[in-house]
Amino acid sequence: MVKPDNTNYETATTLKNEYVIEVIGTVVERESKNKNIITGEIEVIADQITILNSAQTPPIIIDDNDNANEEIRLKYRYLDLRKPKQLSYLIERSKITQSFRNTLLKNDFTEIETPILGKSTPEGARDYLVPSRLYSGQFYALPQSPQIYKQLLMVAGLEKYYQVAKCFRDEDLRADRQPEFTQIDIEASFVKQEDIMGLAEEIMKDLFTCLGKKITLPIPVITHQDAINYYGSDKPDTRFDLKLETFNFKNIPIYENAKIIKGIKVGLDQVLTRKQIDKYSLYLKDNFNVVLSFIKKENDQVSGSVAKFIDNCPLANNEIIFLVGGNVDVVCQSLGALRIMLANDLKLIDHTQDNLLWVVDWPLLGYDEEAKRYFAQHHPFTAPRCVKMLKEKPLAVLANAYDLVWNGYEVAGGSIRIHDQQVQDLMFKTLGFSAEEIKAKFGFFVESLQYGTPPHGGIAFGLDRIVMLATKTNNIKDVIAFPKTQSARDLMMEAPSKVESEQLSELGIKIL
Ligand code: AMO
Repeated sequence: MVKPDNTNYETATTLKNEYVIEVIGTVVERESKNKNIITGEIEVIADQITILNSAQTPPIIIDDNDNANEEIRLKYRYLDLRKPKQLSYLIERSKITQSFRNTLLKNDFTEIETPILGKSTPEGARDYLVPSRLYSGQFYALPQSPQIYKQLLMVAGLEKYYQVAKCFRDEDLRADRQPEFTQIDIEASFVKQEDIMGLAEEIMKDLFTCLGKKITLPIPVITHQDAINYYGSDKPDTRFDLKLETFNFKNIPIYENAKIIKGIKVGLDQVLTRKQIDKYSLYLKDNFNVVLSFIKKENDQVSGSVAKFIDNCPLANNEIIFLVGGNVDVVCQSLGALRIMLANDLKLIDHTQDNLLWVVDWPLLGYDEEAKRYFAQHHPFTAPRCVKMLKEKPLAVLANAYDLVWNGYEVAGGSIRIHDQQVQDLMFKTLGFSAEEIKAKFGFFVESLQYGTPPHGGIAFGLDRIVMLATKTNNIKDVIAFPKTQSARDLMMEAPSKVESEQLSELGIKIL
């Protein structure tokens, strides 16, 4: 407050939002208190006011309730970050990172940085490439993860490694994905799956303590097969039940050639309109190319699109089942998506709850029908449970791999690695790499395994996703200081951008 007889009164009347000022005065108790703000019980009677810097009217309102569109907020990210809530996400991120570090240091892990300019490694996404000036026509790749480096540190004899690692993946972006993101990357020698899972649980317990919450250990475990079978997802949200059931209906014409028919049963006391059901059908048709049908029972009357083909209706009164038939993968995936839509529409999710789940016993490989070849479900360095079976029946081999899921988001993934050179060679060959390709792409790595490599394994936590879930914002961009848009642009710096033609010619690059 500035009293009218103060010499600075004139200056005070010129002050506007976002001005930076210095005030010297006396703190006094306020007569009319405002309990809604932290400083609402006091005020400063100013003796002296100095304007340190003036400010233009900002293009967004600096207030948590501002609802400017995301584009303008990202363009002026430094102003958006002035909003207390936005800044609090970054402060929370720092605390969470510190909590990871504390648990890892307590367990004698050593923090080591690995290169950003490296060689392409196969984590499943497209690489970001960096052209070399000194070696025209050659490229570095930015790491999709430090996977190979951390394994090489185990070869080098470091027993316990971790890193807060920047990773880069040129892949389709979603609300929980960014092209550059941060992992808490961990690797250790002479460990088994239980050791890494135990460490991860200690990390999560300490992290929840740091968030002022509690979790119960051990974290429940589900096999990959059960996750798909009952929840239609390899990262099930188990805050609500709604399990998928398998039905043995033989006479439904639209599912005549179906390998399997599965469904989700819902009580009709929860209102589902015809419009909602049509929305589900359309979504499943567009995204999975499957036909959704249903049967329902009300007042002992069975009705619905396929009711007349079903003899023994498995419903009680006031129930509806949504059905999909087809091959196993598409049936499970489509019903998994329907399960989430139903949970949201029927408000089955308790958003105050935090639900953690391990998904284990992953298949080592999948098969890409289009490319006609196997692909690694995790990455090609994951150890098979049975080497003999890898030669005979690759798709039946399980892996020592584990994912940690939090409220339906994959927040960490890891595995026990192959440490035997011949097994690694076999794995690459199973994935369809020729001997020449193995040598060119991973020669240095396969060679390293010849010099006495300890058994080892690890895990990587997605820090951004973890902070997103801890702060209960549903947007990964909120927890990254300077995030990219959904189409991988930095709207503030305007990157990517054109470069000078001299820079291109130095690199021996011509734009087509
Ligand atoms: P993975 O690929 O499962 O494993 O990644 C580990 C974790 O990183 C997070 N994550 C992402 N977060 C934001 N944006 C993305 N684009 C993105 N991609 C992944 C997820 C995921 O669980 N080298 C292995 C780890 C290992 O085997 O030790 C790896 O990178 O939370």
